[in-house]
Amino acid sequence: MYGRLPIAKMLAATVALTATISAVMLSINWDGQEASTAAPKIDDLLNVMIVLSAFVFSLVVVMLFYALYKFRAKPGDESDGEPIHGNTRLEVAWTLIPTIIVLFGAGYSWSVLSDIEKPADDALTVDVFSQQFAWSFGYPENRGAWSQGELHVPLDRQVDFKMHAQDVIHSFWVPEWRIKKDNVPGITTTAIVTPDKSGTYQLICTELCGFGHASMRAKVVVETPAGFRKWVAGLKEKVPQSLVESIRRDTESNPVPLGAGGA
Ligand SMILES: [Cu+2]
Repeated sequence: MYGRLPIAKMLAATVALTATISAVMLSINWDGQEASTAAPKIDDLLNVMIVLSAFVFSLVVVMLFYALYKFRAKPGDESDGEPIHGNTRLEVAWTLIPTIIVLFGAGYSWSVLSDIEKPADDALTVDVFSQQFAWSFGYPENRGAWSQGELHVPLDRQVDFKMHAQDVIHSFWVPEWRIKKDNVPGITTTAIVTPDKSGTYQLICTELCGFGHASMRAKVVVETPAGFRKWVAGLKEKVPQSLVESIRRDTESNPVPLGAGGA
């Protein structure tokens, strides 16, 4: 036997390393300012996950370095290692602890997701059309008006973005909103956002979609409801027929609204 493990010391080292890593990681402002009602909730979730990940990483690193140091071969020692066959207590611990952490993460994420995707009665629907390498936007509640390369939405109102990819998979991401959603050819995907800070942001494609991917961006303007109405009323073009048809061709809507009986 190698004697008892210095559990208290290893735990102290794990806690110290977890605290150090967490302090560095949590001091970084990963996605800029928070500009939607979902943003603070997603940031809290991310921070909790960072601390939990730092804990798991620290635990593994501390045990690894302890084992490397304590059980290293002494100079001249050519003998085989001890034939060890498992350790029930250790195996129960390393199964139980990760299971608890993963279940907690799943439950917490589930509750945040159902909270930020709660449908509002006065939600505005905006169609998002993505193609190599440009974004355009349709406003079905406003005469089917069409805007290329520039998205405007009103402040403090839920927006249901319906995504329609025209060629390959693209991904809709406005960092300040914290929401990211894939646009998948053949199906309609939905992103629900309530912007709560007016300003100008950038919509970024985050799915490698070809040579022009890095430049596939659009301007996002969050403005007062009156400003939005004025802007959308001034749009001259209507959504082209080919794009309207692409919506009809989508075979599936994802996610299916709760209660709609979809599978
Ligand atoms: Cu892309």
